Amino acid sequence: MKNLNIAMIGYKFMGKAHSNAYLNAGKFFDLKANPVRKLICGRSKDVIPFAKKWGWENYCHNYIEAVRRDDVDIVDICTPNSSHAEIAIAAANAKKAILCEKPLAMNVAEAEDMVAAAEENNVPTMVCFNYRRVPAIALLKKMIDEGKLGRVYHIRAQYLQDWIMDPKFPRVWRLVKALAGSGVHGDLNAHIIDLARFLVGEISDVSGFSETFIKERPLENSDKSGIVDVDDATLFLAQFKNGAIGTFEATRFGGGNKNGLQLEINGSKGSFKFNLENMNELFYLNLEEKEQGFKRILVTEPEHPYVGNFWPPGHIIGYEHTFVNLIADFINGVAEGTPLMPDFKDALKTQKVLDAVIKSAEERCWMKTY
Ligand code: SOE
Repeated sequence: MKNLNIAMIGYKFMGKAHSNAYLNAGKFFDLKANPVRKLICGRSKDVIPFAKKWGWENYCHNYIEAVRRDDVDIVDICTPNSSHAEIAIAAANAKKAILCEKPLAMNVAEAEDMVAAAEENNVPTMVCFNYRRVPAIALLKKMIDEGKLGRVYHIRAQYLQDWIMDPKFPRVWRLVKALAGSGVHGDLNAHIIDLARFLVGEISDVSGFSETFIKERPLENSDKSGIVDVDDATLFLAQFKNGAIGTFEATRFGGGNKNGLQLEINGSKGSFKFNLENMNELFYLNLEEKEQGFKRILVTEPEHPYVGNFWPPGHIIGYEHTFVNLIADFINGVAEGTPLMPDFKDALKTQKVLDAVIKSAEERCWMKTY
């Protein structure tokens, strides 16, 4: 079996999730190539113990070295959003396959440059919208494709967290526009927009607004404070090209919700409900059945997507398995030259919705997304 040598740029939270996925994908999935943890890149010396702990063969401090090495086949971008474009374009020009963490870019202009570089160099790309590979979401997609929803009327999507409600929580990179592009909008609305596009269809028009509840925070490793120039909450309404309508809410002030990605979809034949905090369950209402009420599907059967690769029925899986599932699909797609979704071109459509909501909020009017 051939090797696919990976250079990963970034080694914090997503670096850990991706390293774990490279380590385990081959143990649970029939991979068509062997993912090799070749080179981990990080600006600080802390990358050295990370490389040792997670079994990366080498480390470096400059991504240009990583993307240019002949013994690197794949570049995996796990850095803050502000460096996604420069790294991806350098990797595409070096003819590397690319996996990039979400959101694709800081804005549509950067995302379009990334798509152009990938197409000019004909390199495979994928964006790590990992929740498409939650077994319950993959089953939901399958049931929608089988017509279980009928005509779609509504999607109600929320992504609620509460990790920055303490005013003393410092201004980390996700709260700095120059590094993140936006706050909770690009971080969490990105996920529910991607899922809405995946499950319901393309969004044509949006109307949104944002709020920053705490406008100044302590700076990290300093006794000074700084202005917060990103959103703490962004909500928007959406019209879909297929006539469905949607409400979207992303907040980091949803006290009590830790990672509460919640979906409800209503159609002419049925409804579905999902909550990431109970990620092994999917609730389904079949309007064509006499007995009313949502049925709880525990998504752990061997015939359900992905989950049969792990444990017997009822032995639930977790957040980290969504990355194992995604990396297995990514490695096999690169090895066999088969389509990878969502690729940069698909993720550009999500970026267009993100930017349209920001413009709508700024101008306090409805905006087209394309
Ligand atoms: C923080 O909001 C975060 O880590 C996001 O950046 C991830 O994309 C999400 O999956 C979990 O929460």
